[in-house]
Amino acid sequence: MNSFTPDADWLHWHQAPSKPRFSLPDGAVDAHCHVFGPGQQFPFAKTRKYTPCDASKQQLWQLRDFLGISRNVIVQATCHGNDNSALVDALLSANGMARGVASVSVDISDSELEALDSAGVRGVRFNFVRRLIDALPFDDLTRIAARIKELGWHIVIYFEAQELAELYHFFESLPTTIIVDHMGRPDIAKGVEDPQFELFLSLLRDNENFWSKVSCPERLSMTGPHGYQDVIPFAKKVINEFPDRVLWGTDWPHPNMKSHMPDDGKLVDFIPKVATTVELRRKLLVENPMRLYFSDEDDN
Ligand code: 0GY
Repeated sequence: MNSFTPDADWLHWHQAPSKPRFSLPDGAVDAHCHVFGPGQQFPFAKTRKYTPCDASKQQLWQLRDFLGISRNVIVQATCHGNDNSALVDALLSANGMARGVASVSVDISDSELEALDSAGVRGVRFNFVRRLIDALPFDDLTRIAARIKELGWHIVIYFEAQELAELYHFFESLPTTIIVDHMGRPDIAKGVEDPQFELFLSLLRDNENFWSKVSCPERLSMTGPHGYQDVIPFAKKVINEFPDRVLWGTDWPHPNMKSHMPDDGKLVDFIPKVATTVELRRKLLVENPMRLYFSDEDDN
């Protein structure tokens, strides 16, 4: 039996989130969330850089129903390495209401990729955040990209703002739709005119296959949970300029948060501050994620 002890400074996800004041539109999609374990059933990877507390699929579905979300996109978390079993198990029990983004190695077989596809995986994540993972060489990523393109999948990229200049040309060489996690993790203290954030905006301006998640105010904010005010101009700018290429997600269970654990209800209440019209919210929460993840729903 595997037994895991979370890291000493691990913050448990919120046990009693508030009911959001903002009513999500019908069919809203949480396009960035994770499942962790449970560790006894789905052991965390030997290569992991953190050990979380469990966050099961049932607990994710409970949060979904409580917040008024309809569908989920579950992103493989680095603590599970390339073993996508917990993700697949969640997808297979979701009655078609969840899709997944997996982590894979370059030597994954065609039949393994096909099994992930059948379970509802629609993308892979390339992660460049050093505290989370040792990134694969560009050659391997290029080979993975060519293979998953054949399945009609996309690539989710996770990096921090200071890394973008170095990665920019590699990103532009990728052949699929690309989703940038958390607005490329801007340094909020530098303000919305900061050249690093401008570079991220250029990536989206110059490449129509690039999208952004406008998730994680709790991770980016310096001013903290009383409204995450300092993140608003960043998210607003991205949503207003690229309304057809943005996604929103809770990021539950909020891995590696150190300053505080967000109240998920308040994260829903953040949405109308940054997506300021009914039309923008419909695109962000329903139309865009449905187009990207669930357009094959009728075939299932
Ligand atoms: C996120 C952010 C983080 C972690 C992971 O896969 C992961 O371990 O994504 C982080 O620590 O910034 O998107 O959940």
